[in-house]
Amino acid sequence: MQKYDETQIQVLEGLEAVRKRPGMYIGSTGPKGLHHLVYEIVDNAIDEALAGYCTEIDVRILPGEIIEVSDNGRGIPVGIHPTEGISAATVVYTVLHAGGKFGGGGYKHAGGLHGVGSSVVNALSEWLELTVFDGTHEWYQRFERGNYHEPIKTVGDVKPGKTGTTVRFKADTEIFKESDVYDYETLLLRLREEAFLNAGLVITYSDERGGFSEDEDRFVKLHYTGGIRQFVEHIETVRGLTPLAGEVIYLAGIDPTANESDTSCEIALMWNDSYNEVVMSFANNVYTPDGGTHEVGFKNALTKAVNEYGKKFNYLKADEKFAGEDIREGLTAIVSVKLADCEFEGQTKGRLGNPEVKPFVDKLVVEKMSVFLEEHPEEAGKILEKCTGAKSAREAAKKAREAARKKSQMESMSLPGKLADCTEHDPEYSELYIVEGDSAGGSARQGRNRKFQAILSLWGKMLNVEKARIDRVYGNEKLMPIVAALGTSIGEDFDLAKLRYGKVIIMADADVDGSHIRTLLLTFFFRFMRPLIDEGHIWLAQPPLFKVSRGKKQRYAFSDEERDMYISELTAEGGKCDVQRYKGLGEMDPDQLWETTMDPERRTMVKVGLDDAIKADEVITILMGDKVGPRREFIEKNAKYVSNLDI
Ligand code: 1YM
Repeated sequence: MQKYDETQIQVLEGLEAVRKRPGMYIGSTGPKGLHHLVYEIVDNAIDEALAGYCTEIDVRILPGEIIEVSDNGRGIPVGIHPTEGISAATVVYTVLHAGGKFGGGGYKHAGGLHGVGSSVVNALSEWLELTVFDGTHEWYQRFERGNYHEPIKTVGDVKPGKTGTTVRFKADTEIFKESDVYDYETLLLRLREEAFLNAGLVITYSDERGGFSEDEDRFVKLHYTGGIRQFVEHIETVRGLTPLAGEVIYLAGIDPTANESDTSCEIALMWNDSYNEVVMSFANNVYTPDGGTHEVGFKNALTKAVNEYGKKFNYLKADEKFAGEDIREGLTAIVSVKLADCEFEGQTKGRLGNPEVKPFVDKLVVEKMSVFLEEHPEEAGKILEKCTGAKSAREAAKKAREAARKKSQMESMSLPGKLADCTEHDPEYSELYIVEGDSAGGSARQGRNRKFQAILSLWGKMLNVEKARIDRVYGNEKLMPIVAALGTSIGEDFDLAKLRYGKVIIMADADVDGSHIRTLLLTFFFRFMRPLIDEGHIWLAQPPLFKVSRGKKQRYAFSDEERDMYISELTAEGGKCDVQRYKGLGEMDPDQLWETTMDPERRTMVKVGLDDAIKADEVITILMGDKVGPRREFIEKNAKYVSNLDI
C-alpha cells in the first residue's frame, strides 16, 4: 500500500458549497444526514484501523447532542502543508475533498455518499474541536461552521508515544432543522456492523445524555475476534433461528492476479431452518444494499458448487438442477470484499461495479465451497436435503400459481363473497377495512361510508406464513380473499398498479387475539406483498378501549391514562361518571364504530412503515416468535401515529 504525507493532499473546493447544498454531500438534512456526520468521522478512524495503525475507537453521545469520536491511530498529520502553508490537519478539515480518499493512492472508499469527509462534517457543524496526539504533543484547533480564528497549536505534552485523533462536534441546527437528536440504536447498529467487519477492532460506545431508564445500559464494548463469522451468528440469534448444521462456514482468500494482493474476500455463511434468505454484502466495509459484482459472484458460485455436489452424490438426477433460490432458502451470509479502488454504481451508489471482482469471488467460492462440502459429508447432506425441499416447494408453487392464474382468467378475477365493496373505484380515494370476525364485520359494514370504504370480513383458519412457503398461500381460505380483494396478486406476480384500494386498514380487537391476527396479516403483507408496506399502504385502525360518559357527554379513551384523564374531567364537572370497557369491536354499535374508528375526520390510525428491510425482516421473525414483549415493542417503534387524517 502506498503511503502518503502532506504533499499528496489535493485541494479542490471551498466549504460554502457544502453549506449551500448539504444534501449533495450527506444525502439529506433529516435524521439520516445527521447520523451520517458521525459515520463520516468514524470512517476516518476505521480507515486508520484498516491501515493497521489503530486498535481502539471510542464513540460518545454527550449531553447537548455533542458527538465525540477518538481513535488511537497515528493522529492526523499536523505538519505544514507545502502548498497551503497551513497544517495538514487544518487542510483536511477546511478544504473539500482534501485527504487521501480522493487523491489517489491510500485506502479509499470513494464514491457517492461514502467518504465525503471530515471537511463536510466541519462545514455542517455549529462548532467542531479537533485534538491530535502526535506522540509528543497534544494539538488543538476549534472551528465554527468550518471557519477558524486561530491555527492549530500545541496545548500540552503527552505521555511519550501517545498518538491518536479526537473529534468533537455539534451539528448545526441551522442545517439540521428537523432534529439534532441522535438515536442510540441507529448508531449502535452501524458501529456493531463496523466491529464485525473489522475483526479484533475494539469499539466502545456510550450514550451519556441521560434521561433514559436506569436499567437501560447505554455503554457497550463491541469487540468481535471472530469477525463476520460472529456477524452471521448474531443475525441468527437476533432472529431466533436454529442452525441447520454445524458451525458457520468461512471462506476467504486474496486475488493472486491483483496488484500488491490488494483484493481480498471473506465470506461467512450458514443455513438455518427458516425459509428466508439474508445475504448482506460489503465493499471496503461499506454496505452495498443493492449487491453488485461481489454478491453476484458469490451467488453464482454457490449455485454451481452445490449443484455439482448434488449431481456427484446423487441428490439430483442427470437432467435436474437446483435454482439459486432453492440453495439460498434459509441461508444467512455475509460477503465482504476489500479492494484498492471501489466503484459504486446506481442511483444511491448502493451497488459494487468493479467487474474484476466477480470472477475472483466466483472462483474462490466454487473452490472452497466444494472442498467444504466434500470434507463435511454430514453437514453437506443436511444442506442438500434443505435444497431438495426448497426445490419441490418451488415446483409445487409454480403449479399452484399456474392453476391460480388459469382460474382467475376463467373467473375474471371474481371478488370474494365476504367483501362489501365501495362505490368509488379510484384507489386514491378508496380504502379497504380488513376485519376479523362476523360480528365486527357486520358493525363495520353498517357503520362505514359505503362511497369509499369497503369491508372484508375474514374467517377460517389463518396460515402462519412465517412457517409456510408460497405454495401454501395459494388456496388458503383466509388469505386468498384478501389477495382477490386487493387485486395485486402476490410474490413475483405482485403488481402495485393493480391495487384496488389506496389504504388497506387492518381493524382488529385491542386484545391478544387481535394482536395475533394483526401480526399474522403484517407478516403476510411483508413476505408476499412487500411493496404495500414499503409504499405506505398498510394501516392499523385504532379502536378505543374505553367509553367514559356522564349524561349526554361521552369521551372515548385509547389508553388507561386517557381514561383516567376523562374520568377526572367529567367527575370535576359534577358527579359520578360511567366507564365502559370495550372488549372487542363487536361490542360497539355501527355508529360508535364509525365515530371512533372509521370516520376520517375523527379516527386515529397507525401507518405501518418499514424503512430498513433487514431490520424489518428480523423483527417479523421476532413478531412470529413466542415472546410478547418484543412484539409490542415493534408495534410501538414502527408505528407512526397520525390523527385526524385528511383524505
Ligand atoms: C476521530 C477521527 O480522523 N483519524 C485519523 C485520520 C488520519 C490519519 C490517522 C492519518 C492517515 C495517514 C497518515 C494516511 C488522516 N490523515 C489524513 C491526511 N479519526 C481520524 N487517523 N497519517 C495519519 O492515510 O497516510 C486524512 S485522514 F490527509 F492528513 F493524511
